[in-house]
Amino acid sequence: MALLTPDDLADMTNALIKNDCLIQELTTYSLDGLCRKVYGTAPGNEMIAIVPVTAGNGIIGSFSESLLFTVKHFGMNGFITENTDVAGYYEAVTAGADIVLMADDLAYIAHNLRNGKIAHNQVCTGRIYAEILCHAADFADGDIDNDNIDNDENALLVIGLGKVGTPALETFLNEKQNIYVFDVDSKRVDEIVLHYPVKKYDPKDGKTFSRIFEATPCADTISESVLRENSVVSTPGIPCGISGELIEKYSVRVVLEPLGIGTLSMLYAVFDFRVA
Ligand code: NAI
Ligand code: 2YC
Ligand code: MG
Repeated sequence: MALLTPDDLADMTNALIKNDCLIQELTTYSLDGLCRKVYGTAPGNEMIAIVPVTAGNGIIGSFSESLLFTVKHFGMNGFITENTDVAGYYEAVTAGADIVLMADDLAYIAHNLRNGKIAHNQVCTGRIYAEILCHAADFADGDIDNDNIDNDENALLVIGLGKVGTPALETFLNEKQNIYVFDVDSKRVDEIVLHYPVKKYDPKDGKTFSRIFEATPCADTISESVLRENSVVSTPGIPCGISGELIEKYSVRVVLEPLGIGTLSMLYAVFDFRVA
C-alpha cells in the first residue's frame, strides 16, 4: 500500500482546517457535523490513545502527532503512548483509553474498547470523501435532483477502484447516485461493472462531470476533458490527481487532505450511536 511520507504530512494541520471550511461551504455541514450525520454517532468524552507502531517501514515522522492534532482540533481527549507496539498498546489500555488508534503498513485502525466497534482507514476514508460529494450535490450544481438517477447531467465520476475507491463507490450507490467508473486496470473495471449498477466511463464519449471522486496513487488522473466550470473534486488520492493549472482554469473546488479527514471518519465509525 502507498505509505505516507513526512513530506505528505508537512502541511496537514493547515490542510485539515482549510478543507473543513471548504466542506462547510460545499455541504453546509462542518466535517464533524457531516460525520455525525452519516454515522449517527457522536463523541462522548472518550479517551483516545495513539500507539506508534514500528512494524514494516516503521514509524512515519509526524504520523502520530498528526492524529493527535486531529483528535484535539475536534475537541476530543487524546494522547500518544510513550511506548510503541505491544508495550504501547498495554500502556494505552492500562491508562484507561476508550479508543485506540494505530497503524502498521497494511492497516490503520480505530478500535473502541468499550463497544467493540472497529474501523479501517481505507473504508472510512472512501466513505467520508464520497459523502462530501453526495452532500455537495445540492450546492455544487444548484438544482440537482438526485431522484432522476439516470439523468447523466447529475452523473458522478469515480476514478480508482481500489481499497478506498470501492467503499466510496458503495457509499455513492447507497446514496442512489448515478455513477461512471474508470480505472487503468480494465479487468478491475469489468469486475466492478459486472458487480455493481454503474457505467464504464469511456473517454471517447466526451462526457463531463460536476462531481468527481479520485483515489489513485497517481498525479494528473483527472483530465481537462471530464471537467466542467466549478466542478467539485473529492480526492483522498496522494499525490493530487488534478493539476493546479486545471483547478485554476475551471475554478475547481478540491477536497484533499492526507490523514485527518479519514481519521475523523474512523472515530465517528466507532463512537456510540446518539439520538439526533
Ligand atoms: P489501491 O492500490 O487499493 O487502489 C488504487 C487504484 O487506482 C487501483 O485500482 C489502480 O489500478 C488505480 N490506478 C492507479 N493509477 C491509476 C491511474 N493513473 N488512473 C486511474 N486509475 C489508476 O490504493 P488505495 O488503498 O485505494 O489508495 C488510493 C490512494 O489513496 C493512495 O494514494 C493512498 O495513499 C491514498 N490514501 C489517502 C488517504 C487520505 O486520508 N488522504 C487514506 C488512505 C489512502
Ligand atoms: O508511525 C507509525 O506508527 C507508522 N507505523 C504508521 C504507518 C502508516 C502506514 N499507512 C499509510 O501511510 C497509509 C495512510 C494513507 C493512512 C493509511 N495508510
Ligand atoms: Mg484524509
